[in-house]
Amino acid sequence: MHPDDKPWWKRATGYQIYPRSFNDSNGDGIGDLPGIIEKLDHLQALGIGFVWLSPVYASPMADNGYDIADYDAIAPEFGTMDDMQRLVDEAKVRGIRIVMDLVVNHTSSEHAWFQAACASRDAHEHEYYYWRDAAPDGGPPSDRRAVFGGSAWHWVEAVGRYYFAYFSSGQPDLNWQNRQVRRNVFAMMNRWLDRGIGGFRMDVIDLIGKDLDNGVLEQGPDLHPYLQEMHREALAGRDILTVGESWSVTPDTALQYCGRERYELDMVFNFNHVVAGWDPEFGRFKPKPLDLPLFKRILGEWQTALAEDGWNSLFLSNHDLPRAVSRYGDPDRHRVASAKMLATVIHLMKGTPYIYQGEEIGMTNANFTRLEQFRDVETFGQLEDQRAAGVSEADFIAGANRTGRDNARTPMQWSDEPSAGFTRGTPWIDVNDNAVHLNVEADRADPDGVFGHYRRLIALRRQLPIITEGGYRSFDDANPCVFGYVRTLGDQRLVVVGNFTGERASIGVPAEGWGEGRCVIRNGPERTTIDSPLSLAPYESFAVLITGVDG
Ligand code: ISL
Ligand code: CA
Repeated sequence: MHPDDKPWWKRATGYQIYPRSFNDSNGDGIGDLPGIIEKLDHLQALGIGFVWLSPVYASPMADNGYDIADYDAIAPEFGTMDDMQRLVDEAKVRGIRIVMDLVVNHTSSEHAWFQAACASRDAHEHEYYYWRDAAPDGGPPSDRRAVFGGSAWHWVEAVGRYYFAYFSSGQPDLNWQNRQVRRNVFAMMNRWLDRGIGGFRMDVIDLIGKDLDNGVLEQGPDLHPYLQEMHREALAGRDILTVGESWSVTPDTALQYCGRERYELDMVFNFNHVVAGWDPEFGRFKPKPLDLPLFKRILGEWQTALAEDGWNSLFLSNHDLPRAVSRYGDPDRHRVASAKMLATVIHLMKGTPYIYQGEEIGMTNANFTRLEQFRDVETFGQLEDQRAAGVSEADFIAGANRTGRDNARTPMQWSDEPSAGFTRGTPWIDVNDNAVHLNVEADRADPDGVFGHYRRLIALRRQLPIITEGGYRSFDDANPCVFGYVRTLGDQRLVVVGNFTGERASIGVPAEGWGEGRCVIRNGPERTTIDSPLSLAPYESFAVLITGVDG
């Protein structure tokens, strides 16, 4: 251990739990908090330092909890406030902190504030949301579309106005310009932090400073003043982790969120590498094949931008994205090798890595065949839009199977028992057929399993300061098949290489080369020297630590 190692999240690896799909303790088909507690030993064995827990608050579940009806209550299907406290305490015993999801760009339409806001224009809560009069023709005030399809404006007869909801109609946006909104949110955050949680992951936080009348939603003029106010009122002086989700942040604006003199957030989730793989017109539902040089360049730009200040978060998947091995690897012919290669390349960069549940065993996309199998509100919103654009149902299903959000939400595959050991009942969403052979029990029993590889990477991050502190330099950037970079710290070099293809491929190594070293992780043959050109087996990856390098 490094006693002077502050903050703790620089050496820790995170693990995201999507509670609905993690583990069901009572047979109702829905994952829950007692179910998570049952599996804490699995997470401890993996070695993670904290959990990012997707929302468990009271909610009508229009968007699986990203629509919160009461920030101070737990959804009954997930458990009770006592279960939540038990989770925090039981995790702490195992050295794991619980980071809660904070969804404050919007509430649920069933939140008491919104109910009051809809009842009368005179209610002070009316001002907590964005209301506009109808256009002269009675239609919505603008043609702004919602993320989940349809207009972003919704009529409420009782007050004779439209409200703004950027996601679904059940997720009205909070008006952060209202001081009482901010006070209420900060007070709520303090209550949660006082219960001993490890911090917050902040949902679509780049939207809270919006200037609706000028059509500015992301990174609006008030965003950073509000984050600084939040820091003063709720975060300052606490030993916690804060990570903001931002679909608009780029390397140019990153330090505005997480620069050390800013007093805002510790780090952000950026999606530059994700969006680069989408169709410019049809977005996520029409992904492009991976452009490795572009992918490398984007990740490298982030490494460089936050080399001296700020901090990166490192991830390939979450509950909104396809499974990493399906998107970037080969889930059929090279599932295990490609899952390990992707982990190696991501986890040995500078930043805090996040593992999405199931990634640690290389879980794959869903492969649904019928529309009735899908559950996601975004998928059904897209379906309407795409039907209108003439896309066939078969094409739509193919697209949703590649990039839809349900891919990440099929139940966690624990064993080869019925429903993958996730539930004794009927799961709320179908289990992937491959659970009979792809499950935690089987993978952990295999000395060459994916889990063991992740466990080694997580341990290495705690052991080697070069991973947390070292510089970053990529090589052979134009190589379309292989990712290679070197981390540097004092007289040490950590050379990391990964083949992103199912064929043999080679990479050019800088002329000065490196001497002999020690292989610290690999999914192929033992390697101690890095000769040029370096030839790799399909999806081979490894890292070699070299010491005593001068210059
Ligand atoms: O991928 C997306 C853009 O096409 C969206 O689905 C994206 O997930 C969304 O813009 C931001 O996500 C976050 O906020 C949403 C919630 O549905 C997501 O699960 C959450 O991660 C609204 O709260
Ligand atoms: Ca349950």
